[in-house]
Amino acid sequence: MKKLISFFVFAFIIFSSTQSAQSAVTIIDLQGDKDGFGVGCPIASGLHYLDYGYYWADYREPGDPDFTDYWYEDDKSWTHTYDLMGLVPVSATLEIFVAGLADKAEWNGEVFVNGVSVGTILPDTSANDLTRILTFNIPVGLLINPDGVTVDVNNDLDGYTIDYSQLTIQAIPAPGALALCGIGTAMLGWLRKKRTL
Ligand SMILES: [Ca+2]
Ligand SMILES: [Ca+2]
Ligand SMILES: [Ca+2]
Repeated sequence: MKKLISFFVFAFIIFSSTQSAQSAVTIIDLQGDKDGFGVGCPIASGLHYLDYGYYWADYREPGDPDFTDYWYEDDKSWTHTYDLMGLVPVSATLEIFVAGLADKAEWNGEVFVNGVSVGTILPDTSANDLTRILTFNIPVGLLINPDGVTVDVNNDLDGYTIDYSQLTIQAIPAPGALALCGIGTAMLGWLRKKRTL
């Protein structure tokens, strides 16, 4: 009985330390490349996409998805895929680097993930080609892998461009897996300890 109690105390200590040491894992899916729309515009808000030049030039490279590095004026949709590796997502964010989007007072935009709105793009009238980093919190209940993202521009003449879209997920092991891991580790440690006695 004493041995059994000591095992469970040991298991509890190991389980607690396993839980406290367990930090979230970051899972990232990047669609497009971070090359400043193909023209080298730094990844920051408030800069101009082009000081001068030809907006409609095709800055896409081989391998670029067709929603990036090109000047569009219609809705765009793309897909994020990822491997949760059996982990449980606890938070997620979507970051999209855009230029020239929603730049007139009467224009706006909206971003949907799997058909659910995750945020409105408010108008910014300062310049047609001003860059903006759009960040949205994604409720983990919306994650279904593959996830469909749609940028809805509420004006067909609102020219804009997208550099990249990045989905970042924080995930942790399932509680059951943690418990099993803790008990398994405890059992191994207890058996080793018993052998050395
Ligand atoms: Ca590119
Ligand atoms: Ca525009
Ligand atoms: Ca790009």
